[in-house]
Amino acid sequence: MEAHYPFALPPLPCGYDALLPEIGERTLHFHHDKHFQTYIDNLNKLLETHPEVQDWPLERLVQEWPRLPEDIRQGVRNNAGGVYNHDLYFKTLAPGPASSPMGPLADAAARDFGDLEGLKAAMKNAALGQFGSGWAWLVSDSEGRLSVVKTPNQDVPLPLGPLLLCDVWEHAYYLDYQNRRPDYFEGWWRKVDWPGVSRSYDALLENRPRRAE
Ligand code: MN3
Repeated sequence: MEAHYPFALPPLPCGYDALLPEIGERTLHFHHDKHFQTYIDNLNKLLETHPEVQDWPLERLVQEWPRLPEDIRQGVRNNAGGVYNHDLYFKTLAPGPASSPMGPLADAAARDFGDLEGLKAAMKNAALGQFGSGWAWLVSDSEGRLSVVKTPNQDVPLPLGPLLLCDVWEHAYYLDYQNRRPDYFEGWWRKVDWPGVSRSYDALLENRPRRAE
């Protein structure tokens, strides 16, 4: 993802048929090429008229939108969030057989959720419990402690460190699962790229602020 304006659509990290049968080609074409593109286009349009914030990185836009000029504030909140969330959503899915957390993430999942099933239950509870559109997240605090949170619309959990997110907007699953959000969750869970998510957690631990000796 570009550091700042103008943002451009990153390619889908896998083939459009790579996540079958859990996530279909039509869903990926609409979700990535149409919905994600629209968030990019809308965000660029909003920032076009405000050169003074065109050097703000995406992570700043999604956190500091309350400081933006009033005429673009809510629009940037919605659309920068949409860009940030979808970028991570597509990057954390992978073809191939189901995988599991590795290394430090596996240890942290056992510590904070009992086991992988405990983590899955917490994510599923958040995904199904989010009323209307939004996201279920696995996040880490700056000490590496894991938790599951949900956000409405396109809001983000930052400054907590996002590791994994399940899109529970209907556009993410309606073509494949209609109104069956629980079935979509199960399919999505089988496509999570745990090796990649585990590497993100490693990087987060590497970069955590060191306590003064
Ligand atoms: Mn979506």
